[in-house]
Amino acid sequence: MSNSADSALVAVLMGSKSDWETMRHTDEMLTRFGVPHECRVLSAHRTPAETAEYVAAAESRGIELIIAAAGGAAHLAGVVAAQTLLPVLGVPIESPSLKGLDSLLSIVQMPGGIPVGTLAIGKPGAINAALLAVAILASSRPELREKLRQYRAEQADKVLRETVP
Ligand code: RP5
Repeated sequence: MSNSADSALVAVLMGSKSDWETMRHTDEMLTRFGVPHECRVLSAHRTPAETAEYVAAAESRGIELIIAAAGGAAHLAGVVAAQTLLPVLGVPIESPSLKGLDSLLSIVQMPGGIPVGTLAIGKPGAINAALLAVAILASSRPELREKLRQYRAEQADKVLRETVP
């Protein structure tokens, strides 16, 4: 099971259901690597108490890493990072008004002391958040490291087989 709340190693949080179109790429990549994970909508602004409650329980539930995505005044990743010792990766959602630059700056400009590993805006960031989570988990899981090596090799093969007119 890749998306099992009971055994999840990675929590994929997003500020709104509207973020799913982007974050489904994180879900799909974690599933591809067979990483148990759970996806939840939790908002730093709309559900602050529930977000704090979730984060407080995460480590004792076996979660090892949290991915948090949000758009606009994107505080979710920082708020989560402030309340846990688990590594937190932030994905800036491409917002309609400022194309995600607002989200990026909100997530990346953390004050020194509370880090959020910030990925690219939108789909590339969502994919890379999963791949970075895999790389972090793989440091103590040889089978995951081997899957990551194979993924990179397949990606390189695909590029080398490309032809252009
Ligand atoms: C943020 O506000 C969410 O992460 C989302 O990207 C953005 C807009 O949310 P909705 O108004 O679409 O629910 O909290």
